[in-house]
Amino acid sequence: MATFTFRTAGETHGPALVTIVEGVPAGLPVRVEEINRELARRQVGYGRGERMQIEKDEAEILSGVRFGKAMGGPVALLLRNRDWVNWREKMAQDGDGEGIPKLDTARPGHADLPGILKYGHEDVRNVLERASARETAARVMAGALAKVLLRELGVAIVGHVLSIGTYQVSAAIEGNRKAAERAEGSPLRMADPAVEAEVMRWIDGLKEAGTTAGGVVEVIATGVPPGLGSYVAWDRRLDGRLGQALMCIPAIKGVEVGGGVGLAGMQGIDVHDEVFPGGNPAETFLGKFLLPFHRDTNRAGGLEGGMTNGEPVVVRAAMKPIPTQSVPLRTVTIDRYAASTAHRERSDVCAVPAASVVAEAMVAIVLADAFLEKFGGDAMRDILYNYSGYLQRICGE
Ligand code: EPS
Repeated sequence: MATFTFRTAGETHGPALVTIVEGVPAGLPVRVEEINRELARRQVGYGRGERMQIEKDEAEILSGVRFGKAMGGPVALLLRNRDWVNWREKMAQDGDGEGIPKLDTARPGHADLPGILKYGHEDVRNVLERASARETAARVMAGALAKVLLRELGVAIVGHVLSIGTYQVSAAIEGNRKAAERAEGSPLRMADPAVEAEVMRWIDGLKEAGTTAGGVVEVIATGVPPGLGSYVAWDRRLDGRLGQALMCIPAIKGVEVGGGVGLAGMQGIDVHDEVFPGGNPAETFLGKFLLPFHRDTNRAGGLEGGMTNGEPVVVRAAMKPIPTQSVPLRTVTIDRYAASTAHRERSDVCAVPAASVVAEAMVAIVLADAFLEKFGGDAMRDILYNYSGYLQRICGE
């Protein structure tokens, strides 16, 4: 059973999103401002649609926290949808829906068609309301708590955008946390301003043309010790757990760890990261412990045998272009499967920057879970004590 876990509830045009986070250790500092900062990072990005001008995501802490610290119980978080006032009738929880028009065409690429078949709905809205990527805001609230936990354990984590369409940031930025951090606050969360300017022009063109963009995001975590996850059972392998956490973000179609797919075409001699005696002072754990060995490359992305190996964890996720198009795609009606065109919903042209923040949150949640699994303790100080003891053993101090 997962140690640090969460569940979300809520529809995109319902009254609110809710997140319940379990496994938050007693004594973890929890401040609503930190959660709101993460929510704000997810909301911005060049190419987002009108909805983001309506919302200003702000969390409310409903339980589990007293005087700025977690008490050890579930932390419930609420995020109200400002747009709900415009949807009260269409999204009413009572009544029979009389007079409310039904959405009767399924948009290709969305959950619409398999969703109505699976749940037996006669209105596509019953699917899209929950399938909407709005739900990722609720994940980011859980991720904010995971990030605080990781920070207390000396881990720094950043999500940024490697490419949008065919435009890629300079290769020197890939896998480099310090370089990636320069993306913070930029219009597309890209750490390469020249490329970013070109992408912004391309996005303007796509908007004119009524279509959308995808891209690749990367998450880098440093200060992660060797030995999180395990090789002894399939479901304890951390690369598998990270893969699931990234793949389940809406619109993600591919995930890579380190050199990823590119490694398949190389010779083994050029792939594996050789190990040399002596620690790398740039890679410390809990800010002071140094491993007695180092590597000069990280093609493994910090994961060997389903475990972290002490190198930065580097994972990537590829997002397909958003399915909702202004130029409608061909599809069928959901009643008689007659030829039709997809209904036009308000949409973003590009949400890749937001996806990089969501990916960061999901990776933080998996790493927080793996930390608690290994150094478990109900209170922050027990976890820190257990973790320091382990570092003393493996770092030889
Ligand atoms: C989304 C459609 C748009 C996006 C939404 C995801 O919302 P709406 O239909 O209200 O215009 O803006 O993203 C968010 C609301 C968000 O917070 O990220 C979809 O269909 O997935």
